[in-house]
Amino acid sequence: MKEFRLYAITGEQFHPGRDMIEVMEEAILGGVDIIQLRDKTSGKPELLQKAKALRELTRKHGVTFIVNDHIDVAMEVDADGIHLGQDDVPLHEARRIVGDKIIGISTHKLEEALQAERDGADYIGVGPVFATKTKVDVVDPVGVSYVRDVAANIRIPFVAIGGIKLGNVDEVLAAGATRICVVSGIVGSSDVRGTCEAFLGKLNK
Ligand code: 3NM
Repeated sequence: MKEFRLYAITGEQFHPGRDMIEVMEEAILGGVDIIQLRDKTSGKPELLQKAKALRELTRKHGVTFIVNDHIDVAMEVDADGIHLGQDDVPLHEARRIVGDKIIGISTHKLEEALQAERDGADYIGVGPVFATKTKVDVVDPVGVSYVRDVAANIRIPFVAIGGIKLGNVDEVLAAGATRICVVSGIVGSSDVRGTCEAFLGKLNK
């Protein structure tokens, strides 16, 4: 997959009254490399409509587009990849369906990270580093020590995720992360573009 540093996930609950596409375009203008559609509440037709709109937007800007969970939606809109949790379809099954599209896997301990790497994941999520209200079924924060463990033991790209804000990202980078993934810290910001630029300033240091 293309090199990336800043990965933004949609979270419409964090910008009530603002259009999702407009918010994600601001994030793109701020420099994000990847956008993921993550939507646990919409029905299929609505999800598909959002995926189509994001596909169009990301294609226009040359940004990678990933769909969370819904492999069928990802295939239908020709997303660049999918992101799966530990309880979703097994990676080898997903691989059969998506071919050479990107597959990302959420991991919460080293054992899961090593397994995902062996199974052929293109990248893994590493978290939640800090406490987050974004993911409801989330495990307890794993802390920066998990980031350190992954940095020392995993060769595929990994993104640190969970509760990352401008105020604590330095700790995550100090632990060895070179890529971060953010929901509320980006889309819930009053200055989405400026926040992305500030994250990138730190990532590029
Ligand atoms: N996955 P925020 S934590 C979607 O640890 C997600 O796998 C996580 O949202 C994981 O940046 C998380 O608002 C939520 O804390 C991240």
